[in-house]
Parts: sequence; C-alpha cells; structure tokens
Amino acid sequence: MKKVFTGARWCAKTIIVRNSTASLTNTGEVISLFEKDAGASTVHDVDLLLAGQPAANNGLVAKTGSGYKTDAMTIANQTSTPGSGLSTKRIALEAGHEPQTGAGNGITGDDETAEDTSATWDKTGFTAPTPGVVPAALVP
Ligand SMILES: [Ca+2]
Ligand SMILES: [Ca+2]
Repeated sequence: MKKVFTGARWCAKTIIVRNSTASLTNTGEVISLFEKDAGASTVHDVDLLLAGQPAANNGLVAKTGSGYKTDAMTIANQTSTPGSGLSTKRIALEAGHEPQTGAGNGITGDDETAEDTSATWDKTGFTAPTPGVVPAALVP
C-alpha cells in the first residue's frame, strides 16, 4: 500500500486485482478511480471510463449490496481504441454530460456510470500521453 496526495489529503492507495492477474488488454478496459474511507462499508466513485472497447468481461460491474444506490450503468465503450504508444484524453468537464443530482454512488452523488464519454473524451486523433498537462478546456 502506498500513500498518495490527492490535493486535499493523503490517502492510501491499494492495487486491487479482479480475476487474480493484473493486466491490460489491447482492446480496452474499465478504468475506475474511487475512494473508500477507513471503516466505511461502501466505496464512492470519483470517475469511470470504459477506455477503448473492452469485452464484456472487462467492463463495468454494478455495485450491489447494502448502502449502494442503483446506478444507471449507461456509460458506453469508446468508439475506437488508442493504438500502441497513444492514449485517450478527457476533452470536456462532466457538467451537463453526467447525472449530478445526488442520486448516484459518486463522492458527491454523481452517477459516474452514466457519463456521456462520447462528449467528454476524445474518440479519434489519439496522441502520445501527456502526464501532468491539464488542457485549458478542463481548467475550471
Ligand atoms: Ca465521470
Ligand atoms: Ca462526476
């Protein structure tokens, strides 16, 4: 477990693996950023993306059990997959493209499973990763 600074506080970071082996497929994967407070029985989504075109067994899994709200689960795969050495990037903020009514499992009640990522993430013209660079369109 590592400690990471989120900008607001230090948090523990734990790598969680589904199906016993950590790996990425060439066609796509679900990417889930979430938080869980120590002692809490539920997690809260920070953001989700179905990057590329993951097969169903690499897709989003609904949260079930006590304490979870019912998410819409309508987030779609991207229409294409970045090639080797390229990355997908957010191009617009979520406001207006995701339910933000307090009825979801997001940290502020957003339904992260219902973002229209066709409007908020690039879908063609993928470029090399630009770690640490925030596009001007994403600066509030
Ligand atoms: Ca989102
Ligand atoms: Ca959100």
